[in-house]
Amino acid sequence: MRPSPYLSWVQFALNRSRGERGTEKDRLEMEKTRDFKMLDYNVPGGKLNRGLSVIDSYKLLKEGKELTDDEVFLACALGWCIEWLQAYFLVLDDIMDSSHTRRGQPCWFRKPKVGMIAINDGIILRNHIPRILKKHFRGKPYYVDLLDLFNEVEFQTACGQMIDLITTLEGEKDLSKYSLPLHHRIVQYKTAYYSFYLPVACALLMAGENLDNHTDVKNILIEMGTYFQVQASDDYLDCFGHPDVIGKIGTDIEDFKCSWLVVKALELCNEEQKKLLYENYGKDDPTCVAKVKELYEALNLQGVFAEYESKSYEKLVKSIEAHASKAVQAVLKSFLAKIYKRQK
Ligand code: GPP
Ligand code: MG
Ligand code: MG
Ligand code: MG
Repeated sequence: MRPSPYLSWVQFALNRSRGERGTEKDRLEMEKTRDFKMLDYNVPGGKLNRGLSVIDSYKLLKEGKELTDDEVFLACALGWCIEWLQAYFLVLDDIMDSSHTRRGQPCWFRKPKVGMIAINDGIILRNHIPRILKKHFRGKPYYVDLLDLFNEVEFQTACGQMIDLITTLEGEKDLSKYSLPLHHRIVQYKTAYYSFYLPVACALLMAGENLDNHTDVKNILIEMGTYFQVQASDDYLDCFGHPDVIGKIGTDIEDFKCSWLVVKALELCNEEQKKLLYENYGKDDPTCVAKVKELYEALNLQGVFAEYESKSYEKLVKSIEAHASKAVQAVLKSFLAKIYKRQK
């Protein structure tokens, strides 16, 4: 993650495979293996927001008390588990979306000698998580809750992915099926649980909290996650973000995705523009994609988005400030600060 005091990627990977931090020789041996190369390609290259949020949230829940080395280590381990989970989702999502690049490099399945072996790599990435949890948390009173949390969140995300994928099939038949409530549901399940709720839930468990007492925190984080996905309108950056900055080439228009932009466009367009959208959306042809983007510009979706962004922000701040605990408020505000007006 970050340099000291956080646990570095290589230190952590070595610890995972050897049990101890290992010697320099162990490290060099490990770096030659295919397993390590696959992990090294897919796990550490993101912004690490999710992983770092576990540590930041835990610190805030401890209200300024100095963390012990052991606490820092455990929070890092949970942070890395979330990054592992994210890597597993992305390796498989990129196959399903026929994407080209991710984090500024070719998608893993596009690498020579990888191809569909990437599916098995995704499964291996996923299987590392309970192993890491077992290794470092087996004796903790919250071990079962952690396992349950990761399982539930994975299930919710896979459901989100399913709705995302089958909605696309419906949309191909009739674009007018796309609506804001449907978009909201897809985004809530495919992104918000694992990206927003999971890091904070991990920190709450480590701090000895019962998650059943924190459904309000969950609701705020899910709302935040939904806003975040709209912004990239992950959907928004997919279309208007620069590939050099976001590290991926957007494919939502080509893939016929139920993205916030197309839903808003359908809401705002006149009959002629609607016809243009029906004719050009979902085609893997740069001319058609350009026409859709021109329409988005003509409808001033960038402006509509800016307004949505500031409204969502105000609403989220209000819900956060209504929370009884100042420590929890601090956790939620620090999360919001990380994502507001993001460029990538
Ligand atoms: C990404 O959505 C979706 C996920 C990370 C969930 C994947 C779940 C699985 C069970 C595989 P996206 O396609 O909009 O993201 P991006 O634009 O980054 O490709
Ligand atoms: Mg994708
Ligand atoms: Mg996808
Ligand atoms: Mg996307």
